[in-house]
Amino acid sequence: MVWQFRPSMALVAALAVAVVISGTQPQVAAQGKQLRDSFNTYYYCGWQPQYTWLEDNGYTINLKLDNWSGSGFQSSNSYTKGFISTSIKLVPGNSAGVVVAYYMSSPRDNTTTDWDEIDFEFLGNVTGQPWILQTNIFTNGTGGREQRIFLWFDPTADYHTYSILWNEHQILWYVDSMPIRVYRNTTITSATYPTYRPMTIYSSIWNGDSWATRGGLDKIDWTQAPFIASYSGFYVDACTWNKPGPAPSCFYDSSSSWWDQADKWTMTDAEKSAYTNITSNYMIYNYCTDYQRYPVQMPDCAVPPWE
Ligand SMILES: *[C@@H]1O[C@H](CO)[C@@H](O)[C@H](O)[C@H]1NC(C)=O
Ligand SMILES: *[C@@H]1O[C@H](CO)[C@@H](O)[C@H](O)[C@H]1NC(C)=O
Ligand SMILES: *[C@@H]1O[C@H](CO)[C@@H](O)[C@H](O)[C@H]1NC(C)=O
Ligand SMILES: *[C@@H]1O[C@H](CO)[C@@H](O)[C@H](O)[C@H]1NC(C)=O
Ligand SMILES: *[C@@H]1O[C@H](CO)[C@@H](O)[C@H](O)[C@H]1NC(C)=O
Ligand SMILES: CC(=O)N[C@H]1CO[C@H](CO)[C@@H](O)[C@@H]1O
Repeated sequence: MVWQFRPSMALVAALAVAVVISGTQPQVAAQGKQLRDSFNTYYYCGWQPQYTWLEDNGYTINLKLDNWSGSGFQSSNSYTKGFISTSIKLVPGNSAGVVVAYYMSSPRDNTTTDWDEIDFEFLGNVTGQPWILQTNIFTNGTGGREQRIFLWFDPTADYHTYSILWNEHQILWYVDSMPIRVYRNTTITSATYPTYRPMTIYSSIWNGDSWATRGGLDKIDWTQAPFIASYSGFYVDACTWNKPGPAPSCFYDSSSSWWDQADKWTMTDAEKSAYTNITSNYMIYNYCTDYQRYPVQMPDCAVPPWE
């Protein structure tokens, strides 16, 4: 892939717009709830638990990467539709080649061709250079829908909240309650909209230095190890469904869940403004405008972010 955007200009633009955006921040998507449950409420460490440790009475967890391994956690339950959220403080200093992922995925092994997945992926950088936030969505095994943005803050200086809202009408990726991306269920996308497949939530830190930073040019500097990502404030309010087969009634019944009410079927006006500013000022890559990669756009590219 060819990244033609000039980062220094993006940063200047980012700083200029940050003030404007923070002044009109929409309300937290979860109806003002405190998104701050303990780690064990939803999660356990499924990958190298000895490389993870809790702090703050179980409300904070740290994940470590070194030259031997990365580490990760996953939800005990699987979910269809709902709202998931966590706050993350990324690896400070030289994090080139480090990838931190926070995502939902339906079950998969090396033979699965038809899974669904909704991703946040944070790509580290050398000291002083910006992390990239990449998002993607796989539906029925087809991904390749990457978008990349620079953040309007330093994601290593403090915790920021990353959330996904998923209902029958739209999927929104939020950064600090501002939507940075939307994938809508319309007549164009109804066949490529995640359906009943329950998804498990995962997060991990790993070595992505073959591709993550400047396309793989900047490798991990292992003298800086261990690399540590910290998480705080866990929250999940979603249809729990742990079996294969048809989804539970809450999937079809939109009357009982706040994240499935009419006011969540499309962005609010404040969300639309934030979305417009973010996608016009911080986006550095969009699969929908990569004509080298996709001479013919994927069909979902024709869907407007709202009607
Ligand atoms: C990994 O790092 C440790 C500590 O810096 C070092 O002793 C060891 O040789 C390294 N191992 C490899 C395979 O690079
Ligand atoms: C797929 O995974 C199975 C079980 O882990 C393994 O035995 C098999 O070799 C793998 N196949 C491929 C093509 O990687
Ligand atoms: C999903 O993918 C599977 C396997 O690739 C295929 O058999 C099925 O028809 C696809 N379903 C839809 C709705 O495209
Ligand atoms: C997508 O929208 C259609 C039409 O409103 C609806 O029938 C369908 O259930 C929706 N799909 C999902 C997966 O929610
Ligand atoms: C890292 O910094 C370089 C130089 O500013 C930039 O081109 C790149 O987009 C940044 N992020 C990543 C993950 O490569
Ligand atoms: C939500 C938000 O930040 N909106 C701003 C987006 O940018 C335009 C033009 O710069 C402003 O007028 C909006 O207030």
